Formats: sequence, C-alpha cells, structure tokens
Amino acid sequence: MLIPELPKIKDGDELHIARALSWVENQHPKALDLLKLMNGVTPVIGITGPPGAGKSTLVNSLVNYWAEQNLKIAILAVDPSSAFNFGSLLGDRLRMQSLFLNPNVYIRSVSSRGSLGGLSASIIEMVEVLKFAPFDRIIIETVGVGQSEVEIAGLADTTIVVSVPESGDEIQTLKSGIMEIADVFVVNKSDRDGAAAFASYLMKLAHVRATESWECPVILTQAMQSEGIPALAESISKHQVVNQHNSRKKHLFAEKAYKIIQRNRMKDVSIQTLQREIETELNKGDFNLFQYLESRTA
Ligand SMILES: Nc1nc2c(ncn2[C@@H]2O[C@H](COP(=O)(O)OP(=O)(O)O)[C@@H](O)[C@H]2O)c(=O)[nH]1
Ligand SMILES: [Mg+2]
Repeated sequence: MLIPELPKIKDGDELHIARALSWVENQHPKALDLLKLMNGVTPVIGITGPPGAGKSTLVNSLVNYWAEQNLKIAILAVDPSSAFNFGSLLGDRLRMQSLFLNPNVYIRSVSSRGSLGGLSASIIEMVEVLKFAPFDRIIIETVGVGQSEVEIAGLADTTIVVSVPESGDEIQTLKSGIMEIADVFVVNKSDRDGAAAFASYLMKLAHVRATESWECPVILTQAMQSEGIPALAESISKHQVVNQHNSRKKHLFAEKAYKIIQRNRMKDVSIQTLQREIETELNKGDFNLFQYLESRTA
C-alpha cells in the first residue's frame, strides 16, 4: 500500500509526525495502516519515579546534553490521569522551556484521558511512530504511581528510576518493587543530606540482583545544575549495547502485544457501559449476572 504520510514522517516532518501521533492516540482508521509499515529501532528510554523527584528537570538536562552533540530527541510526556493537572503541566513546560525552542527536540504530551481505554497501548503505538521518524533517542516520562512504573518497563528498552534521598521515601520506593524494573537508578537532588548513604544502600541492592551482563548502576545527579548528566548518558549508552544481545526483545514484544490485545478486547467495555446495560436489564426484572454476561459475549 502507498501511504503518502510515511516518507514525510521518515524525513522528520513535524506536522506529519504530529498528525500520525494523533491518529494512533485517537485510534483513527488510518493508524493501523501506518503502524503496519513502521519498524523503527530507535532506543526508547523510560524515566519514572515519584512526583517531584525531578524527572522533568532531569529530562531537560539530559536532552540538552544530547542536543548539544547534535542528536535529535523525541520526548513523550505522560500526564497523570487527573483532569485537574493544568498546574503541573504548566510547571513542566516552564522546566522544559529551553527544549521547546530547540530544533533538535520534539515534545509531545499524552493525556491519559485522551486515550480510548488503554493508555499503555496508545503509548506503545505512539512510540512506534516516533521510532520510525529520524530521532536518535526517544524518552518517555511517566509518574511512578501504582502500576505505571511496571508498565513503563514493558515498553522502554532502558528504564531509569529516579528517586530522592529522603527518609521514608526510600522504603516506599523499594517496597513497590521498583528495583526490579530499574536498568539505571538515579538518586537526584544529591545536594540533599543522606544522598551518599542512600546511593550506597541502592548499590548493595543492585549488586545482589546483578546478572552476568548487567549490574544496575546508581547515578547521583543534581538535575537543576546538570550535575551527573554525562555519567547518566554514559550508563544509558552502555545499557543499550548490552541490551542488544540479550533476551529482552521477545519479552518486550510480548508485553506490547499483550497490552494491545487487552485494549482491543476491552474496546466496548467500560464500567459506564456495563452500568447502563445492567440498568436496562434490572428494569426488566429477574436479573441474573451470568445470564447477562453470556448474552453480552454471544
Ligand atoms: N534541590 C534540588 N531540587 C531539584 C533538583 N532537581 C529538580 N529539583 C526541583 O524539584 C522540583 C520537582 O522537579 P520536577 O522536575 O518537576 O519533578 P517531576 O515531578 O519528577 O517531573 C522542582 O522544583 C525542581 O526545581 C535537584 O537536583 N536538587
Ligand atoms: Mg514531570
């Protein structure tokens, strides 16, 4: 099939990239035609961690560092699902201001409200579009709340977990199994007390779960001052070399396929739809949950 948009996206035409991203985000009929012809291999870097850890500031510094080396970077900023998030979005814009003006940098934010059920599936597809465009690196920033940090691990080639040296925080972070998903651990705000102690604690944990090919490095940063950024960039590059040779690829593809199948199967299922249908059934009287479910799938 001839799709006129494809060569434009491949060339890096921002208008066409933006349009294609909207198509996949809104599940436009053209989206699948495009996606079936895309097979980019740009490395995807996921950055996660609790709100306020300094992820956006870190992305800003890291991307400026790469852009200075004339690398082209795409950033996908995933907002938390809250509809009342204008404040923090504005904050992110301020922190990322220099990036918005940089011709080597493309930024797109995704609101979880916009995706038609299945944020992960939308992001996976949007990332495929970005991988097809001529970027050297793709960064996804997500807030690590609940399950979301686990989800980022399913779509990023390299997952960076950002934490800060505050008592209590560390226990919380480690409890949520975040160490399991980190390829690179960042202790940001290392200007604060306790940073070195926290980092050495994390290093011990990383050492315990190290494999033959990779031991998760712990990088101390001060994102505001761009301190530690070259070390972080180097760790990411190293991980990507290691990553090419291991079994992660099939694991990642399986995770992605699972998320997309899940989204597609749940397409016409939402609590609201179910409530509406059930209300009608209840009004008829003599409701049986399992007869209703059977008639639904019939
Ligand atoms: N002291 C200190 N503050 C920082 C550092 N990095 C970021 N911040 C501040 O932490 C706050 C949250 O940063 P932000 O990047 O929005 O965090 P995010 O929610 O994880 O994206 C902002 O006020 C930043 O200026 C750092 O290295 N040291
Ligand atoms: Mg942020």
